[in-house]
Amino acid sequence: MPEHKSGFVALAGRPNAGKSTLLNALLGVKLSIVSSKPQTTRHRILGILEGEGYQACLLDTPGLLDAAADPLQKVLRVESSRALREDADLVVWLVDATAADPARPEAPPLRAGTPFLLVFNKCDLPTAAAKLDALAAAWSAALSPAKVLRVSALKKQGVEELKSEILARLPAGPPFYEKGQLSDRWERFFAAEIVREQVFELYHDEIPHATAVVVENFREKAGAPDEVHATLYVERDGQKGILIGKAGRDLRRLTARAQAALEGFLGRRVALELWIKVRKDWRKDPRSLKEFGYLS
Ligand SMILES: Nc1nc2c(ncn2[C@@H]2O[C@H](COP(=O)(O)OP(=O)(O)OP(=O)(O)O)[C@@H](O)[C@H]2O)c(=O)[nH]1
Ligand SMILES: [Mg+2]
Repeated sequence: MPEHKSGFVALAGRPNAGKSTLLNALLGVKLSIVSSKPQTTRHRILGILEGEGYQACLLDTPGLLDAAADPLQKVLRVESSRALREDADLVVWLVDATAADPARPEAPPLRAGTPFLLVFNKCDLPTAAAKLDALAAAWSAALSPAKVLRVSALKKQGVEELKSEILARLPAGPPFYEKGQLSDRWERFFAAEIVREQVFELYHDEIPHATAVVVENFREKAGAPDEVHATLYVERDGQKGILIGKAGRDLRRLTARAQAALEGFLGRRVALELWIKVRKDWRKDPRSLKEFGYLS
């Protein structure tokens, strides 16, 4: 019998490169939240891709920034860097081909010796297609990746080929997690993320980045929808007013959308209630960061 293969594969790159979209495309399941705004992902999110004889532990990571503007961003950088430097047997260095400059190749911040795949994303867009050959040639020469690939995570183009390249590079070893497990987090975590995704979808400017979601209560009920209560923390009174909207209209819309998304994820009915609280400047406060699950 061939040896079992297993390993950790970090998906890393700039904010908005499409890492979470790619994680979901590789898994064939919507596990990690996605938005058109940068800095959506705030945790290292494990998605387990497995089959006969292999288990690839894929890690979605917060987008890498050059400098951290506040303690939350600092925590996110540490989170990404740990995934890349400590956990990864292999790194997928994902680059938004529409935003990348052939003249400025960016190296992944890896531990020396970790192999990486250089993967250009958003290749479905014409602005990417126009410069892909030049990009691939210049970045490949400068960075010496194990392989260069072109994908569209959104349209699921090139994703099967990427999957084969990942599996071909997994080290031999026993599974790290019980077979059949998809992640190491619970429904409560994904419920909070699904609410946060809708905040990214429905609100603008600083609101999504100033919002943290904590699920206070998650109760399964026989013969009735699950009861899910979550608190949204914002940094100022004005932000609370914006989330709620005129006569509560915006909060009702947020609740309805998040409830529908959560029902889709869980495959069962949910009664969602959202509260909004102000925690002044929580992104700068280590105690709040800890309480909201960003710091261990
Ligand atoms: N056209 C196109 N858009 C894409 C593709 N992949 C991702 N996107 C879009 O790019 C945006 C960012 O996607 P995400 O998956 O949230 O990006 P991310 O790298 O996880 O972002 P952070 O979590 O903020 O670091 C979303 O609007 C996606 O729909 C792609 O292949 N083609
Ligand atoms: Mg993300």
